[in-house]
Amino acid sequence: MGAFSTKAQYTSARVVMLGLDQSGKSTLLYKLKSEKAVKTSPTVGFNVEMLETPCHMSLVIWDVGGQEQLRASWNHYLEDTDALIFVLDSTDETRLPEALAELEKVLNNVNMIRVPVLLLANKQELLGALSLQELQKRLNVKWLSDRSWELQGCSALTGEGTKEVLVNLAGLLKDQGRNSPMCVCACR
Ligand SMILES: Nc1nc2c(ncn2[C@@H]2O[C@H](COP(=O)(O)OP(=O)(O)O)[C@@H](O)[C@H]2O)c(=O)[nH]1
Ligand SMILES: [Mg+2]
Repeated sequence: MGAFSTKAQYTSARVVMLGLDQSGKSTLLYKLKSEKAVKTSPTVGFNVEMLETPCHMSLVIWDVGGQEQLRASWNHYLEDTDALIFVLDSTDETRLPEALAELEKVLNNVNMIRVPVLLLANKQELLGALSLQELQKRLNVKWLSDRSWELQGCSALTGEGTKEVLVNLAGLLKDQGRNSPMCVCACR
């Protein structure tokens, strides 16, 4: 679980990033870390980075491999998670049902009750990317009730929308923290 300072601020949080393989998780992690587009290869296991939000909240972000044979390991990463990032490839309509089915499984995990979720519609810069409205229509918002959540677009490749990822995460953690009066964040 995230740490609380004596000033009752949410100072650090553990964030797990999941999504199908090729959705752009590792590209996003390294874009957030270094602002550079890093050439990725399929993640076997995980990558982990500590990042700071503009309001000085430390986020430890776990990027877990999304290939089918690795998804069984996702459950291990969900214990003590403060927030989930789920990355969707907005250009891959064919695999969208598979991605949403995996999202549903994750949200049904006992460790994920009330855990806030940031859904990222990645690859938005590409022609033919599904819009946020189109994606929202296909989402079963029932899974997302009883938690703070947000759907945002981004491009891990160009960096468009990636700054908002950290701000939105901090905001979601803050919203969730309303149930736990200890959590304060000045981001928004
Ligand atoms: N056009 C475009 N390509 C992206 C974007 N994000 C990732 N990619 C590409 O998608 C492929 C898979 O990215 P990767 O980060 O390895 O996906 P992961 O399997 O989810 O970690 C790579 O070729 C990336 O360059 C994006 O926002 N736009
Ligand atoms: Mg990867």
